[in-house]
Amino acid sequence: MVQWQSLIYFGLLGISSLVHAQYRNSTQVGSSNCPGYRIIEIQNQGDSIHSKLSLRDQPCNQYGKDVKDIVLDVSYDNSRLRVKISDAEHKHWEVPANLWTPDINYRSKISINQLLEFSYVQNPFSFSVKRKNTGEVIFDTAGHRLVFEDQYLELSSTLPDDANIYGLGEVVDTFRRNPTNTTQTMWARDAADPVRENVYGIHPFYIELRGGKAHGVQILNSYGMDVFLANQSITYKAIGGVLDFSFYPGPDAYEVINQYTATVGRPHQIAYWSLGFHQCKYGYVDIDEVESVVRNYSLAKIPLETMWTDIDYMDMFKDFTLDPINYPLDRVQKFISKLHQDNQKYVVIIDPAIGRNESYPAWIEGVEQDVFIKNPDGSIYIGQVWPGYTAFPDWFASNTDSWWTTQIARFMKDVPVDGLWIDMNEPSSFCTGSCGSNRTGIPPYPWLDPNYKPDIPQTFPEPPYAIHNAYGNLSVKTVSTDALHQNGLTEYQVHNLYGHMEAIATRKSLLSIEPKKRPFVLGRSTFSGSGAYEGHWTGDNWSTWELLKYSISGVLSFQMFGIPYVGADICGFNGNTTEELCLRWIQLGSLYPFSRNHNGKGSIGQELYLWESVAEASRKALYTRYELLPYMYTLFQHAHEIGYPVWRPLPFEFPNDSEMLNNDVQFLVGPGILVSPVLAEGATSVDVQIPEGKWYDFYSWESVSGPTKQTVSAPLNGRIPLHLRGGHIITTQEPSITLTQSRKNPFGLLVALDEMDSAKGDLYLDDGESLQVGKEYSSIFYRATSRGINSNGYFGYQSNGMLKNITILGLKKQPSKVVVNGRLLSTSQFSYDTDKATFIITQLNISMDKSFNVAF
Ligand SMILES: *[C@@H]1O[C@H](CO)[C@@H](O)[C@H](O)[C@H]1NC(C)=O
Ligand SMILES: *[C@@H]1O[C@H](CO)[C@@H](O)[C@H](O)[C@H]1NC(C)=O
Ligand SMILES: *[C@@H]1O[C@H](CO)[C@@H](O)[C@H](O)[C@H]1NC(C)=O
Ligand SMILES: *[C@@H]1O[C@H](CO)[C@@H](O)[C@H](O)[C@H]1NC(C)=O
Ligand SMILES: *[C@@H]1O[C@H](CO)[C@@H](O)[C@H](O)[C@H]1NC(C)=O
Ligand SMILES: *[C@@H]1O[C@H](CO)[C@@H](O)[C@H](O)[C@H]1NC(C)=O
Ligand SMILES: *[C@@H]1O[C@H](CO)[C@@H](O)[C@H](O)[C@H]1NC(C)=O
Ligand SMILES: *[C@@H]1O[C@H](CO)[C@@H](O)[C@H](O)[C@H]1NC(C)=O
Ligand SMILES: *[C@@H]1O[C@H](CO)[C@@H](O)[C@H](O)[C@H]1NC(C)=O
Ligand SMILES: *[C@@H]1O[C@H](CO)[C@@H](O)[C@H](O)[C@H]1NC(C)=O
Ligand SMILES: *[C@@H]1O[C@H](CO)[C@@H](O)[C@H](O)[C@H]1NC(C)=O
Ligand SMILES: CC(=O)N[C@H]1CO[C@H](CO)[C@@H](O)[C@@H]1O
Repeated sequence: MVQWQSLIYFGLLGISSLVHAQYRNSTQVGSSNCPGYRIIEIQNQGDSIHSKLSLRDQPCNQYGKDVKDIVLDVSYDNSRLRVKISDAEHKHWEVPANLWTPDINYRSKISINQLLEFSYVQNPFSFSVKRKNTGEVIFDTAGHRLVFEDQYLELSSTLPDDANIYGLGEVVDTFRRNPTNTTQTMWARDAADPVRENVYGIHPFYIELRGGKAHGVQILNSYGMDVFLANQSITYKAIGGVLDFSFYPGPDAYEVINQYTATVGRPHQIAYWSLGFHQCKYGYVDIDEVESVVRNYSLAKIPLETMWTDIDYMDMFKDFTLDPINYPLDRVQKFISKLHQDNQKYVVIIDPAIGRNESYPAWIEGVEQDVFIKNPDGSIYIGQVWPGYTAFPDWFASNTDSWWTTQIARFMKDVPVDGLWIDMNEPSSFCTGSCGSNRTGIPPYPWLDPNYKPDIPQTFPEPPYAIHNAYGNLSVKTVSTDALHQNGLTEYQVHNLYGHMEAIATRKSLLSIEPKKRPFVLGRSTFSGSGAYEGHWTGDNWSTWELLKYSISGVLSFQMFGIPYVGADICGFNGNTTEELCLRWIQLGSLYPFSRNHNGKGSIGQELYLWESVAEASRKALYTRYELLPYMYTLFQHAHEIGYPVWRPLPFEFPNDSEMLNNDVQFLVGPGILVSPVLAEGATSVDVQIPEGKWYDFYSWESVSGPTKQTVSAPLNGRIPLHLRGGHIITTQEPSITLTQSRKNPFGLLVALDEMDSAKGDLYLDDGESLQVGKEYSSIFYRATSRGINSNGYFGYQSNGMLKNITILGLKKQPSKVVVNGRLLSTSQFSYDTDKATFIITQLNISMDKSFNVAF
């Protein structure tokens, strides 16, 4: 059956490419009937261009009215070439710059104007961007008409055949996007994991790999938008705003991400504890059940760093309240202090929507302080979310941030949670329009009443060009497009920024409560640059094998978007998981940058201790994660400083290997660990593609030279296949059940020598929680050869850690002696395995807080 489907699918593709081939020369992509523009005046100032353009001919008024006069601004800054096309009168709204925290200290090694060249054609206007050194054109709008109307902007650029495009999210899809048939719609939407549709977040940024090199292209625009890959082109169709493009030259994918995150904001520095394992479920009926879960994790000796609760804890789902019966304040407080005593954490959900309730402080004060989104007639916009009829905070309103902080601070005084999870912030609403404005009481809950139909269908202004929003009209299941923000903006303009702005406000609130600690915020609807304020989980995924696989490309694409702290719900959210799926999911999920088991209401329990096989797999997997955390934490620090991702896609790591370009079933953690998870039901082995270079099986230390393919055994009672990459040094730490304990344990170094008998690695250490570390951090470099290993760097943080073990893989000759900092070691402290060429030095007691030298 499955094979038939794929035959049909490929058949269709075959036919369609023939059709395309026939039309290729005769069809112009996009709106060929529109006149386009010509340059009428141009001013150069150094590398900058300011130019006036005018419509060439009668307007086409394709989707509204053509704007007659537009302007082009071209400039270079430290991280990008920016090309902006806007209306001459500057009436079109632009995303305000204060929603970003660019890295102003970033300097490209070679300045961007030495790398990228902008050129234009005057009439009809088109522009191209090329690499200065090779002349390679990376973006070219020639042959495509620019359309600039009040509610419709269109621009296309030609792509190579079979282009290697990654990004354009958020989406559930393969990591490499289909270059011949992709429609990516940018309209934030609450939808549980449809494949290739618009979902929660908005990231109109892509990286293209060409001939081993990479470049990135971003458009900044908060209006609804379609981005198409088809007909050897990329086409943008936006329903308003301006065309504000940034070009990032790379020349490799990581440099592109470095340049991109320098522009939109570096990933925030995470707290060490957030790398522990998290457990959540929607549907924990009371605090007893929550306590029982924590206890059962402990009894099963499965690490649990952070316990979570979904909306169940609230009083009738109102934010900042506790259910007086099932989650009484004194019990919750006792629960939290016990957790904190045991070095565990607690995170709860909040939704932006505030229940309309005259005895509820958040509502009363919100009305008083005028913080809510309005109807066009000035009354408060009332949609419907979990608490019933609700209002939506307007993050543009002048009092909203302080009102939000007051609510959070008051709640946290009673309920000292360690972080906030901001959900439903597309924003999601269960009815269309301000359905509660003229109604009272409590509406039927759609999930309780089988006869519930969405509120009386209302229609709201739809733009002439209908983007491919999978819900159809833009106002469906969210705040309607005509709703008003305080500065006169409509939801139509700023819809896609809602979650991003809530994240900014929430981080600010947490910082005002605890100014010295790194805040923990996890958000669902993100926008370009959200990584500076929050992490992300990929939403309400189903418990299916297909989504287990897609979770890899989901996590990889958020690495590109500058939100490295990301994970999918382990074991799946919606529907019922199975023992086997849950086991395979924790094996993979134990390596998600954000590792959390989360489950839907009404689904069978899936806590990791519930099946013995899963419990056993979880202990192995999570202890391995904890062992690797010094390495992973260092990767997060790099992400914070230079954007480099924590998970690395194989196509980015091996862009010259055509076999890797579509590989999104394997990935690397940092540069040094290859992960090849089991993704199929019933499978007991994995076909592993080993990239070029020397690799070592993580468990057996067997070496293998790539590129090659290997079938690696992966029985259910085994472990996830991992390979260490020759040339890398991984710092490990003996794991304990909590990270507070783990962080006191001895360290080890795992040295994987490459063919040249060398390896290097680094380690970042700090207290793991202070927002400003000042000079109290260490940045250590390790270098190894066949004759020894040494460390040096900056040692500003007193970890009191000790290095206990050094394991060297691929050492061809047996050493006869080992000298540590000039002192000869006893021969009982080292051993050599000739078959595997591994050398182990044990019972060391080397300070992690100083440089050392080990010679052999
Ligand atoms: C399409 O254009 C190419 C390049 O201009 C040309 O070589 C080719 O003959 C054209 N094909 C058709 C079908 O016109
Ligand atoms: C690609 O070309 C086909 C055939 O001309 C056309 O129907 C389709 O709309 C084009 N796709 C895009 C995204 O422009
Ligand atoms: C293009 O994608 C759409 C949506 O996924 C699909 O329905 C259609 O069949 C695809 N077309 C081709 C030619 O593959
Ligand atoms: C890919 O090939 C190019 C050109 O041969 C080379 O400059 C580049 O370093 C290679 N990239 C990698 C990651 O090997
Ligand atoms: C915890 O374990 C006990 C004993 O096996 C069991 O009765 C209880 O249902 C478990 N609680 C939860 C929430 O899984
Ligand atoms: C307002 O909140 C109180 C306390 O939770 C609740 O009893 C009441 O039903 C709520 N009213 C509405 C309209 O939701
Ligand atoms: C509420 O009712 C008033 C009076 O009928 C009407 O003018 C207004 O448009 C209604 N508001 C909404 C949001 O339906
Ligand atoms: C969608 O919007 C259009 C145009 O405003 C309207 O005619 C149509 O009835 C709307 N459809 C639904 C399902 O609301
Ligand atoms: C999950 O299992 C529960 C308990 O057996 C059952 O009530 C529920 O319908 C199942 N859910 C699905 C989506 O199959
Ligand atoms: C040191 O080696 C021993 C034995 O190989 C192992 O059990 C222990 O986990 C290692 N410790 C570290 C810190 O790597
Ligand atoms: C390691 O060295 C430190 C300082 O030299 C010493 O205090 C500690 O007791 C030693 N630990 C072991 C296990 O040898
Ligand atoms: C809608 C949804 O939840 N989709 C997510 C499912 O998982 C993939 C991979 O993690 C994500 O990319 C999707 O966003």
